[in-house]
Amino acid sequence: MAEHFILRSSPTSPFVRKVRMAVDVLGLADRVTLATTDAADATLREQNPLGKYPCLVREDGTAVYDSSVILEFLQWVAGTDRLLPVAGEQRIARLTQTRLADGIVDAGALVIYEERYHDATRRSDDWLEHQRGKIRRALAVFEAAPPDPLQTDAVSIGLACALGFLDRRQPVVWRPTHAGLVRWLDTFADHEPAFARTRPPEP
Ligand SMILES: N[C@@H](CCC(=O)N[C@@H](CS)C(=O)NCC(=O)O)C(=O)O
Repeated sequence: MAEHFILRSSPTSPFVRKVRMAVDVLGLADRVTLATTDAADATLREQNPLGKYPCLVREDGTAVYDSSVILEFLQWVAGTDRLLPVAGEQRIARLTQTRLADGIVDAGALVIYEERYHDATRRSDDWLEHQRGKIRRALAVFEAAPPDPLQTDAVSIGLACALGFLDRRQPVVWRPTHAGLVRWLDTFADHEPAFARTRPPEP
């Protein structure tokens, strides 16, 4: 019988959204059950000592994390290389692009945590600018050379989830200065229904 998986998740996490989109496009929805978690969850910390989600739990109790590793695992389970080439120059180029997209979310999360956990007197404007600079430079790279919006793979999934995260949390305002990426996201969203199906609930 085909293995079933539990996805420790949160409906608002952009990294979870990557995995949920992959599950959708790979046709694995009937083999993955979502189980909500949060960073203080003791059972999550047993499954992933980092206490981070997404975390995919297998039938034997072992866990697969982080989101990029889960995408690789899921495409192997699905018996395809649709999300990422399994070897070669293209694999390295695309892997690098996936890390660039993830880095937008990582830097954005640090901006949000700084604003959430430090009041105005303790907040470091230099630190906020340092993180926002990463986001701006990564956006400039994608604006200059976006992936094919008509191809759903690990890069386009990661970029779409990162832009969706920027729209929701606003660590930077990106739309007025990135007309090409706005068009890219519209085209991708029209082409790939999994993006709308995984949209986080309104705040
Ligand atoms: N590199 C990890 C990042 C995962 C991550 O940072 N997830 C956030 C939720 S969006 C989280 O678990 N935050 C809780 C924490 O860091 O304690 C991945 O790609 O899965």
